[in-house]
Amino acid sequence: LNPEVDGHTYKRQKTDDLTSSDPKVARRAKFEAVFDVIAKELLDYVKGEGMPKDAVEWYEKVLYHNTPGGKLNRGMSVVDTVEILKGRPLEDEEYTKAAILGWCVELLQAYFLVADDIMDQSVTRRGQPCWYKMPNVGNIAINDAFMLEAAIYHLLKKHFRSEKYYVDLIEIFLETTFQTELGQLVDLITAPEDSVDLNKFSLEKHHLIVVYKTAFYSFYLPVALAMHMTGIVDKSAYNLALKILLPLGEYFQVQDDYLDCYGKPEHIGKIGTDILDNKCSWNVNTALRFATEEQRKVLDENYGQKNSESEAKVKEIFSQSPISIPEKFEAYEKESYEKINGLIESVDEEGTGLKKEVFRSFLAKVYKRSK
Ligand code: DMA
Ligand code: MG
Ligand code: MG
Ligand code: MG
Repeated sequence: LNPEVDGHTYKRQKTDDLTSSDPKVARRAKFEAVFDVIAKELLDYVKGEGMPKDAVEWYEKVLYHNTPGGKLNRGMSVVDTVEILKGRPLEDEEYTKAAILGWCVELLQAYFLVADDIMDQSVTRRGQPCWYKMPNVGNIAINDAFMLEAAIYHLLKKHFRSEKYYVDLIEIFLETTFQTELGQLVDLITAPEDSVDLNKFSLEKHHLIVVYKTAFYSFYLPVALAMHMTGIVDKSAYNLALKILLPLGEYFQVQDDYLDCYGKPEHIGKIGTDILDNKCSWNVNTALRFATEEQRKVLDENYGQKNSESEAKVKEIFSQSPISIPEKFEAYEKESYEKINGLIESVDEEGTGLKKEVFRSFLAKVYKRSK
């Protein structure tokens, strides 16, 4: 991958990673190699439009700073799912197409994250400054986010226009984007900066937020794309996939909320802002459910206050009995794992053309994650 975008923005995967004896490393390197191809296509297009050199270089930085460098779970799940559904290793051309769809999911994620970090006033992401915090970027990041999104439709047209499922791809990207933006809207208006009112929070509200802001695009979208690619057309198969992947996505976002407070920045690559930002997170909703009157008072006075003393007081309450968020989280994690496994076991493989392994492999990627 491009080693020297801004001298620091992306750690190069060594080319010998492609032949690594660790299959996980080789698999990731193979997927990452496709990013260089699509980045070049996008940059060639921009050059072809006669854009000045500095604009081309800017877009290159935007692409490389924001798209690779994450866990790549979403993108690689498209490839994994196509392979599982086909029941055999992919031929080169099939692999590349599946990987391009995977990178389109990662571009969608990049678009959301650039905007999310501005809206959440975050500081770091994937162990680097958030894009809008980079020198000379600032509000230009807003347009950069739009250009990450635009890349998706450019690539879909270039690579899938002649497929009979082309319109399905466009529709699902557009619909998923709308769902995610609705989730972000509810997330943001449930967390006003100037009026903290913990009575507005509830686990039901949290459920709605996380399904919309995270589960559709992170879990349903990658699998649904692979289903379109492998020729699954039956609506009931997509509904079944939703039935499993939305709970899986909810579990993933609860982990994200938990890690916002309890994860190590070195592991999660970001510094949590949920308490400062007055977010309707799983932690605070769980705390509200178990808090004593005195603990509730401390939460009312300190949650969502933009200073680190208040944040520390809230963290202290989160860890105190009978709230004990880490314990409650451990129980939640076990319960969700069992529930999702139960859903997976009930999949009718014959009737739908789906395979349990699609869901098992996705669950295995996120179960007990620390990053
Ligand atoms: C993530 O919500 C949702 C989207 C659509 C990016 P978040 O703000 O909790 O994410 P993060 O913790 O990564 O900033
Ligand atoms: Mg955020
Ligand atoms: Mg957010
Ligand atoms: Mg978060």
